[in-house]
Amino acid sequence: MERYPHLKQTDPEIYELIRKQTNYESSTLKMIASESFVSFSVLEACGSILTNKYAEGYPEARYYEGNEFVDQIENLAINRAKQLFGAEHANVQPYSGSPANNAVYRALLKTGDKLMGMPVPNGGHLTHGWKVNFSGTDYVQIPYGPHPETGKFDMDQIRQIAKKERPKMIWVGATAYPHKIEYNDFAEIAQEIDAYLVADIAHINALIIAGVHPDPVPCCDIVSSTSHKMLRGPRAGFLLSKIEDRLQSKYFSDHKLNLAQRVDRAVFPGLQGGPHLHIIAGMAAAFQEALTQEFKNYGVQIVKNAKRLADSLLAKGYYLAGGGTDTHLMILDFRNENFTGKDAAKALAKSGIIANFNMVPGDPRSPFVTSGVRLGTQSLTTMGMKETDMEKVAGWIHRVCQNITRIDEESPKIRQEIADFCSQFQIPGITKP
Ligand code: DSN
Repeated sequence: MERYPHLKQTDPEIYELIRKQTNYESSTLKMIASESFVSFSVLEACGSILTNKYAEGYPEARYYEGNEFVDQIENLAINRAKQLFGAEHANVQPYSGSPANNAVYRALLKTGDKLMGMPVPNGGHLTHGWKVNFSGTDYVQIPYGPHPETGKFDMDQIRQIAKKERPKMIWVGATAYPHKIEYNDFAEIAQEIDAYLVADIAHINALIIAGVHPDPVPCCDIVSSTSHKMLRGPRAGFLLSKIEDRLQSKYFSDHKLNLAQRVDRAVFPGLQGGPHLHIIAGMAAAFQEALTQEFKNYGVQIVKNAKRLADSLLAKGYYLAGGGTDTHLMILDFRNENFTGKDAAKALAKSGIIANFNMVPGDPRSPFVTSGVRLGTQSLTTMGMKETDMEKVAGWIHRVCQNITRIDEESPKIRQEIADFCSQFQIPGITKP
């Protein structure tokens, strides 16, 4: 059956560009660590008539009429999120990860309060207090990061910073940290200084669901996530929280609302208007897929693939920030090369390997060029690739880096080999029924 027949007829320009992007994504290696492929079911829910509806408020407490069925949809999304993560409370309305994180600030802090978070060059997210983001201009970031030598968190050093600065909140989570995060260690520190602990698990939620990474839900006050990335849902965010606020008497003694209510209030009406119901339906569909054993197997395989890719690259003489990976991602470290991370990312893309340039810890180059390239295995795992396929991928990455000065000559050959290779796999939402 032809895809998008109506669009093809009414808007051939957009139709053609979507078709080209689809072909591009199915004939290249999608290695951006924050992307994935969603199923046809998720696409159908997101493309449904729910996009037409306004439903400001929450289920059974809306400011608009006509919400009998959308209330049931949002409740399904909420309940599946709670079941998936074992959470006391879930809010599925944030439009994406940054609005979700913005709501965390509104629920927990006052303007000018101190928070501990990782700066972007250390592997943190913009919304963890980075200076050019609202979280860095309206609040005060106390920075921390992986130890420059080991590339791993040094909990003694982090405790020392926390005790000296006494932030009101600690963010734990990253966009470019290749190791497991021990949330309990952070929780001990947060308790010692009466700080809220908030985990941002957008990058690694499937690894937590699969049980290959520690679970932040029992020991964190709030857990923030996106539903895209490795969770393979729509472009959106969600928040999990405790119901009661363990620090209420210290920071919110005159407040009538508990933590869950403050989170909900922060999202709506604090920051957002009408929820995107088509996206919430897509999120519910993705959560249902994530509740299966197949999804857990996928989470396990992501890490196996990443480890094999990392080992293959190390064996070829490459450096990886932090020495390797126990997540879905790794960062090739080109500090010793006479090309930049950006040069490498462009050469890789030309050859059919799509990644992004990324700072490495202690990067001497500017964020506009960097010395690193971040690679993730979740999309390749979604296509069905296994460890031996990762060895082939490492081989292509090596060929690109070796031929970087004559990439225009070499890339068409590699691009074709990769397209032939990709055609052997089924891709959810594209070719897989
Ligand atoms: N932009 C995302 C990433 O690539 O990691 C974070 O939100």
